[in-house]
Amino acid sequence: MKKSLEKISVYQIYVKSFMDSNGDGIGDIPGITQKLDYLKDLGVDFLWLTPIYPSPMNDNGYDVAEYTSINPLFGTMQDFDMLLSETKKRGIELMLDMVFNHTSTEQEWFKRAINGEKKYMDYYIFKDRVNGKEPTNWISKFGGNAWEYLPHLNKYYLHLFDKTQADLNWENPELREEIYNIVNFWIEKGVKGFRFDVINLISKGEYKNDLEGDGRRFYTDGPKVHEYIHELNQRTYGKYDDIITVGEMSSTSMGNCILYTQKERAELSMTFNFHHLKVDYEKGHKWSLKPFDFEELKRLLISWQIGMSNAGGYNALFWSNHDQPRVVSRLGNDKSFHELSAKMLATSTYLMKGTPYIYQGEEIGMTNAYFSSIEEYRDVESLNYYTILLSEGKKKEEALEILASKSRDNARTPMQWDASRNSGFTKGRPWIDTNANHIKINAKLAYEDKTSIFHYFKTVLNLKKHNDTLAYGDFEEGVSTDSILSYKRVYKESEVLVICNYFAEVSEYPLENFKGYKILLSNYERTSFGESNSLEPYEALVLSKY
Ligand SMILES: [Ca+2]
Repeated sequence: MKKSLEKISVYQIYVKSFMDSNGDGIGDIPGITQKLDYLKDLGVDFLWLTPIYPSPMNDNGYDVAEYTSINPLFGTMQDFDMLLSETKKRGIELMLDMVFNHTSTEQEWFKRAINGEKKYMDYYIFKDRVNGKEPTNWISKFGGNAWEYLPHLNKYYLHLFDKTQADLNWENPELREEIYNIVNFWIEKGVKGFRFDVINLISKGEYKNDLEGDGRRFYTDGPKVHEYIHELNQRTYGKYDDIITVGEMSSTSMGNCILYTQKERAELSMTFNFHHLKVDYEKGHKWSLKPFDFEELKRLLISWQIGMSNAGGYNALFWSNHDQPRVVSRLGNDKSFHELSAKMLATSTYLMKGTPYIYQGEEIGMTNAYFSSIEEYRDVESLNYYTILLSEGKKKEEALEILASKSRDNARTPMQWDASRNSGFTKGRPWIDTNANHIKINAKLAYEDKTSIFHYFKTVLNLKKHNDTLAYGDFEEGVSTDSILSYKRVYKESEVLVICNYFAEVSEYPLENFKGYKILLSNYERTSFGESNSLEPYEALVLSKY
């Protein structure tokens, strides 16, 4: 049955850290099946699984070696079929992660390509040496030149990511056909959602030296990207009206996101962009410590809401994923206002226009890991930057402090199910340490406490599902201040007002202007705001008027 995009929510599962069913310390597919009642109770409609396919795991499964099989680390195809049928029994659907900008160099096509088979060489981007050097000066997203030389072929292949991730040649119709077959394979199984990894990088444009940057301007939102995504849509999911799609967009623009998501263009349902998650980067540099820029955050959230919606585009709403630190530690306050700030952040973004994406553990307010030694880290990027920070002259303690705030491992510690050893995630030894605060922050406690963050998330998702103003209403900017973000949703005769204090101080706000409104939701469990003209620390207030 078709569900309206504006009323659903998606829950992201980082499979490796969600639930381990067999005690090997690694989360797996049967583990997810065990936890479906919890997810059903939370009220989410789709489960997005990070890649579950066979992979050398050089980039956490985003280096796919086989597109239509299951990684034995995570289970079998029978396990997957069981998960699929158990989700459907509960009215939940699966969203799979599709990685089509590149394949692992372990992929059969690539192996045949480097054997010199012409057909498969054309699936990838092989180029000759230019003036004795790499074909272009483009820099890989993981550092170093983006071309790898193969002496036996006397050619380079392009890898915008790791050198074990070779970029695919979307110019080749035969390659595109292979991709459609893969997507259709999963559709035939009953998968109803797809998340496309860095899909705005598939059209490379011209292979020229970039004299101003790292090359991204040639391949980001490239010349044929809309044509390719439209064709993908028409040949696969576009034939069905109950499949939803989201594109992960790297360094994209609003103009392109509008084109990706306008219904009549038949490309994607919605897009992820990351501009609002760079507001705590010092001059665009991630590995530094800087308090978040609230004015910039507000400006970005509001301009994307208004800009996308005025042009008929559609946003995915999110704070977190497996590549981002925990939002309650990052934009909230995980020390003195843990529950209040986690609830405020959920209110603030998920009641905007768009589809909420909740990252595992966010619904119980999981925090950053606060690892105190480098041995606890697993993420390659974090380990690399630790070395770089030391080589730049930072002391060990300083480098560890930066990692504790920025590392992707902050989001990858095991899901905190209960207060037992290893947080109920595994009976064995987890692949990465459990956060010590699982004794206080865990799903079991959150479930039992009716005032918990978990139950508040349920209310937020439920409001979105049943309140047409919050689902379909137009977005209008409210009266914001230097500590408060406010917006309105307006639908027919009704109006909902969302007011959120992003800071730990009481903040003045002219609540008297809203005397006729009733309280729809309050993280302070307010039942009236009387004569008060201020908001408490991290207060979120949702008011409605008919
Ligand atoms: Ca396992």
